[in-house]
Amino acid sequence: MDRIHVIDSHTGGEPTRVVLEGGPDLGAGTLAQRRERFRAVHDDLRRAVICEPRGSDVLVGALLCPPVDPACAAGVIFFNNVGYLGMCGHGTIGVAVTLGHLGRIAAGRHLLETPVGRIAFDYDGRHTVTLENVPSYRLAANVTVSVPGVGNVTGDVAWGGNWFFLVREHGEVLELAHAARLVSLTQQIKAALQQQGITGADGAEIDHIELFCPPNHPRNHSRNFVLCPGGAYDRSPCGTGTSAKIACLAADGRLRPGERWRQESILGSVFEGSYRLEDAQVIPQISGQAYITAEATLLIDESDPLAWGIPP
Ligand code: PYC
Repeated sequence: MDRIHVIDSHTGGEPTRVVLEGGPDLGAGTLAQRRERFRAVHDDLRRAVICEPRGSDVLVGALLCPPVDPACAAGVIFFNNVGYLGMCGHGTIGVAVTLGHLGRIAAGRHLLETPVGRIAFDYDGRHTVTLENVPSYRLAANVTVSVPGVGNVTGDVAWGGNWFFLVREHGEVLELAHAARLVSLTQQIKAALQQQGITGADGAEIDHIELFCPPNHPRNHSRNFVLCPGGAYDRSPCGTGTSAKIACLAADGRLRPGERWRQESILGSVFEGSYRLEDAQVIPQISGQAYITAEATLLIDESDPLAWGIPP
């Protein structure tokens, strides 16, 4: 019987499962190299942790690894029901609160090593984390994709640690009651982008689709719905998606450095964002809250035909 010790949390409604012990031995190397080893040799473990019957399509996993840089509190590789993420904003907030819960970090500033770079974060010692994301940018503005059965959809292609297609004009109601319809529409947009060869930099797949509308709460600036790579929608406002949005606002001259942007999710949970400029690059800061929901040991019984998860 394999045993995997995990801690679960949620950030604005979006769950994170941190793997503390019992994960794969990925050896030495950069986090990007170790992520490739995880993908190539231990992908069954990703499925066992995240997919049903132990997990769900909504869950994001975070494997804690020894960092290369000793200045970092931990290294982390994020993964989901279909593969691996470059960065994950809600997951970083979940990891930080989990490290605090374990007594591994105190309130203050810390660093986390990820496959796409080092992330600095401030932890308040309780639930609130402000992370400084990787440099974010808009690759292309007002890109039109023809979506079969829907028509032309226009959006921006932007990087916030993952690749996003950000759509403002869609005629949809961004409410939880319409979630199934929104998932279907955004999946069609994602498929059309792929078919029409619209990608991120270096041909990277655009695997997150983000729809926007005015906020429900007047204190906020915008409401969003975000389709994640494995077909689930983000319950939180999406840290990397909010970063991509901030990069677009900055490119349009609609948000100045240091100015606040309150992004509301489909649930109404909020991330507060802003940015600073460094060498003309947009460095987003995203603030949110996470809460611990479980400490558990996952058991993998080799004789179980579904020991390694049900693929989505
Ligand atoms: O918060 O960056 C994020 C994220 C990505 C996928 C799910 N959440």
